[in-house]
Amino acid sequence: MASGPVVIEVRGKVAIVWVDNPPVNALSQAVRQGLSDAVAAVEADAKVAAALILCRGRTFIAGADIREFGKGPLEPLLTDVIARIEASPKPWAAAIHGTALGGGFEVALGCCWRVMDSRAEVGLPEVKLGIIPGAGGTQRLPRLTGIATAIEAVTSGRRIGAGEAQKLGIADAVVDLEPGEEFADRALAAVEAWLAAGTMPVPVSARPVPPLDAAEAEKLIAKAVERARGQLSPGEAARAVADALTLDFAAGLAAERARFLKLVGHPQAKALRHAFFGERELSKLPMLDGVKPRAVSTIAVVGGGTMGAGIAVAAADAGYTVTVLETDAAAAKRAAERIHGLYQGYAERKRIPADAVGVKAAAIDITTEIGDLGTADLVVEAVFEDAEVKRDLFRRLDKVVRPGAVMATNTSYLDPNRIAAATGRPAEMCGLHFFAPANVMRLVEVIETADTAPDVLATAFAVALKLGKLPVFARVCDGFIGNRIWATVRRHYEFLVEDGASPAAIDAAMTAYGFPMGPFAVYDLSGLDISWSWRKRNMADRAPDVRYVDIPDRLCEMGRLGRKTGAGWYDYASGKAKTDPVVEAVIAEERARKGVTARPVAAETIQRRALAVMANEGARILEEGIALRPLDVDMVMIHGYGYPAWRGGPMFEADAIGLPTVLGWIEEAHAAGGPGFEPARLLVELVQQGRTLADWAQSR
Ligand code: T1G
Repeated sequence: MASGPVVIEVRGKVAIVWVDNPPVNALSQAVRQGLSDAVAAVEADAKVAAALILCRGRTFIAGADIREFGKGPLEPLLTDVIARIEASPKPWAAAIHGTALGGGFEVALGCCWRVMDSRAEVGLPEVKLGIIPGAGGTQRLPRLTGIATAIEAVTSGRRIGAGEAQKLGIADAVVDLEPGEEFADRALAAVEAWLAAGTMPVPVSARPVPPLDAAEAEKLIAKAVERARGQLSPGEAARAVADALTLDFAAGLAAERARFLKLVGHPQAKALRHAFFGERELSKLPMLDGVKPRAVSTIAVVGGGTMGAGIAVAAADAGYTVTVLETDAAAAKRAAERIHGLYQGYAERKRIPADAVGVKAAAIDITTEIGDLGTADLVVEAVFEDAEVKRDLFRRLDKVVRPGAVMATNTSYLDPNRIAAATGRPAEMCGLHFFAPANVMRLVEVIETADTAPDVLATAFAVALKLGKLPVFARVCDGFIGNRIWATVRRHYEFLVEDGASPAAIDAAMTAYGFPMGPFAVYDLSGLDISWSWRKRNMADRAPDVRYVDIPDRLCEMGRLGRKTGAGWYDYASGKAKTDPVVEAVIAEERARKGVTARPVAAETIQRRALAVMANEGARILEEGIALRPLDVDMVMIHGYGYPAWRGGPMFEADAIGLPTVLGWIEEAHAAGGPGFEPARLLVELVQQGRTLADWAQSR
């Protein structure tokens, strides 16, 4: 076989089966066919005693080709290919570099031996796509690791590093490459040694399953179901693994297939595929096409508070030279402590060795001299959220920052156009809206101001990608994409409270919907004062007919600013969120003052109003050109606000439910909320035309 994505190269007694299907060696039909043909070729070649799968490019096989999903099964099926590899009289080995994921890992599990590069990882991440392993992963893995570990691996979808894989019995050998060494050579040597030893291991599928008490397995399944908050795949994956306790391999494989088929066409799997590809579409923008980003190697962060410290750590981790500017020595000391604390957290979670904390923290330079920022290629401002403070800072930065450097503000609610206008070079400015904690949260809104130059925007995207973030394009409006939707739906939640729902009932409804936290718990966590000061700033502009709930203002006036003050919508005296009679009394007083008779609100009503309000505000954001595509809105809500990924985000979900239905819900929300909650023109038009948001995005 000389062409196609699978090519055989015979070296001595070993046939190296090269897989070359860029970018990630996904198991397309051609790859499956190539592997299947390779089994026959190896068997037919009398000089060859064993086969070794190696992959070209950056990774071992990263799994099934997700783009083939939903197109119906194309022969040969992966399960059959793996069965052929496992049943071959000549032993097969897998040489894993990069990541062996999903079907890629399953291919490796069908081999006699697995040799891993010490930096490589394996995993069965199918649950993240709303499915379960579909080519024997749930049946072979427990035969190596035991049921409990296999359930943990398939329900989390996490990647297992080479060292751990070896301990778990997944990897038979791990090689640490010396500079100049080829992985292929080392892997080949390992196979030759195994051949020389003359013993062939029992195929994984023929090994016994380490026993586990049925009740214990049930507990693990129940835990997976609970953690999944409505997502089906983790529970199904756990059940599939547990099947191995009662079914033989063939029956277990059939049961796995049945569960796989049930999920692959399910709306949850479609939504998660949308989320997977959506993440990867974010930076594919027409305005970035062919635009070269400016070179960035040094990043200055202004302000070493929670946000600034997080940004600094994220930048240093990505390999940038980082300087943090603080106002005085005391603030600089606090910033240094914060940065140290973040690395300490890494060490506690075993992300870095404990003795690396000091070195990493010290690598971030902290200064109180603005002149030290003169050499920075990118300056990110993360100071107190006050327009005058920021404008004054940028006026000063303008004098010291070198020409050609990019400057960004991390404001969440202020107008970046006005901030940029404080400098003599607004074209070099953009917004970089990080989410806290900035070293953990992947979402970053990249804000194009009225003047941002194309290569400044491209630079912001390039840096964000290098930080491992998910950059989402947005233009300027109050709150950009995420906070604008959040502020709008939060107001609606407040209406529901005034109308009769308790904050706890709303939180329960939304966690049942799949959010990790309810909105009032989030409100308490981020602090009630941010939106309070916004409301005070905008008080004068408020129209008299706009529905206004005074409850949060009253809580703020009582000093209940959320968790940080020990109380907000809930009381935290016990360390846990508790419903507080004081809040109940405030709510009751406000209802009485407005003559509202409290009526209980059903969980479904809360959920559909929330979806409708989010989708409606998202549609406005689209029609105003603040966000470019529905997927940008979806990714912001999933990655910044806990919107369940298995629902695909509010725009995807609105399409899935049907826009006419959602429009009806928006009208209901409008009736309750009044001005500000009118149906978005875009949605009304799409319903009239019988089109979806996805159709609209395609036609632009
Ligand atoms: N199928 C098709 N395309 C894929 C793909 C896949 N499995 N994985 C990645 N791509 C595309 C991706 O869209 C992007 O395209 C490009 O490759 C580079 O990806 C039977 C049912 C391997 C860790 O879930 O986790 O096996 O945007 O930007 O950061 O049980 O890709 O350039 O056009 O992410 O270096 C299970 C998914 C499948 C792995 C590499 N496997 N992929 O990360 O690059 S289900 C997965 C990843 C399955 C079996 C079943 C990552 C990566 P474009 P990238 P990266």
